[in-house]
Amino acid sequence: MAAIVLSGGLRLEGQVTFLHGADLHLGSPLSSVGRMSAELREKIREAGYTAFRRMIDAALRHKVEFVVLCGDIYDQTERSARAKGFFIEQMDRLKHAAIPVYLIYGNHDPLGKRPAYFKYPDNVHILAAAEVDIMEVVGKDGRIKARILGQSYNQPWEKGKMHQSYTPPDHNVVNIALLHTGLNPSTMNYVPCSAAELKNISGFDYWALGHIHQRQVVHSQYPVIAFPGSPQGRHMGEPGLGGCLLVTAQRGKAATLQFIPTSSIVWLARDVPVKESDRSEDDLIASMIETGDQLLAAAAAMSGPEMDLAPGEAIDIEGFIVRWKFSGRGEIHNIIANDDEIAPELVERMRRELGGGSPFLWTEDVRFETASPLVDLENISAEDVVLGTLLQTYQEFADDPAMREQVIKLIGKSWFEQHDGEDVRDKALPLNDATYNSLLRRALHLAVERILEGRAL
Ligand SMILES: [Mn+2]
Repeated sequence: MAAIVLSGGLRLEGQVTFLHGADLHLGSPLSSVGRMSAELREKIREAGYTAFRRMIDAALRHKVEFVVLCGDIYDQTERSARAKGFFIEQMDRLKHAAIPVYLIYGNHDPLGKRPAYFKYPDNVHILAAAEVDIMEVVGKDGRIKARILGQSYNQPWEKGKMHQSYTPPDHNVVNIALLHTGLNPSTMNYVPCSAAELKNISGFDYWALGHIHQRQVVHSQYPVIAFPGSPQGRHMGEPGLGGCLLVTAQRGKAATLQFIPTSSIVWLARDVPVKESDRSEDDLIASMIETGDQLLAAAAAMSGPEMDLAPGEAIDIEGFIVRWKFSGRGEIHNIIANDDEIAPELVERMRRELGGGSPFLWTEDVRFETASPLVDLENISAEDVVLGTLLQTYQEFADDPAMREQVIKLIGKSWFEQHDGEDVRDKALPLNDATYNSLLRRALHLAVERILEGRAL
């Protein structure tokens, strides 16, 4: 077999280059965020499809040898008509380039007992749900280039350790495992397992995972284990630039990963510190616009430093959807705390200011976590018995797990246990350290503020 020159360099004998994607959730729209123009609404509606089309464009551009998709191709078991049609269309494009696709279904699109309602082009290979399926990628010369092992979900949960049955028949070729898992040994619903368990299964050169919607290289040495994340975030719980991975794997060697960005819309949370000089909502708007302008200028640097872009790839963002949070101490806190209409007013004004540009910046929400300038915790005098005791109590709530348990019980149903990244509920508080600590801090600020106000009277 002759070596093929890629745009990024030489493809060596025995190496395979493929595209790894997961969690497309086709058919699931992005969350709606207020009254948008028809043009913006259209961009939002198309974003999930745009991202997948970009993924297939990249597969063709890089002339990959095959594509693997690791579950949650569709958002729902009852695949939407448009999602099905669109998926088949994209698969056809790969078929014309003689690129095969290997896929497993996940918890959102389990195979179940239903018959296949529709025919895929014959370059699409679905790994079975009944047991671990093994497929060989055969080159034009009839030689096996790689072997794919994996198992689809049969129902919306898989409590078994299916990966324990992943047994490659030999290691004469590159072996790739496809697995849809929460990668959490204590969460039972999505193939409970740990990275260490996967590493210890011998004979695999790459673990192609799906289920967690944020890109994550779980193990960067041999054997590399990675989640590509979703190609397009659908709400504030899926922030940042989504995409898929261009993987170059070789038998017995750590695979190299490069990132292919595909999101056209990016969800972001931005923290804006209030200034001592802030006196009105105009000052807050000015801070938001300044931060927003910086964000729009830096759009091209969005992929994060942790992974290189694949050669020739560029970031192409049509817009950002931003949740703002004001924090810190300042005079403005007293205005914010007494005016319920300030947040919706800021939202409306920001939408008017930056919502129509290209790229656009659409404000999802404005939240406040500010404190009065009175609250200067660092400089509480040692002689101040009341505030000293309050701080000590705060520390106990922060440090003592038993106290924490008490608080969680008290707040009861407002909390929920977040089992994995798929589980995002905007109206409830995820039970994690960040939420707990933030609530605790706000309670402390409020208490200190009231005490100091009382003293000033
Ligand atoms: Mn998913």
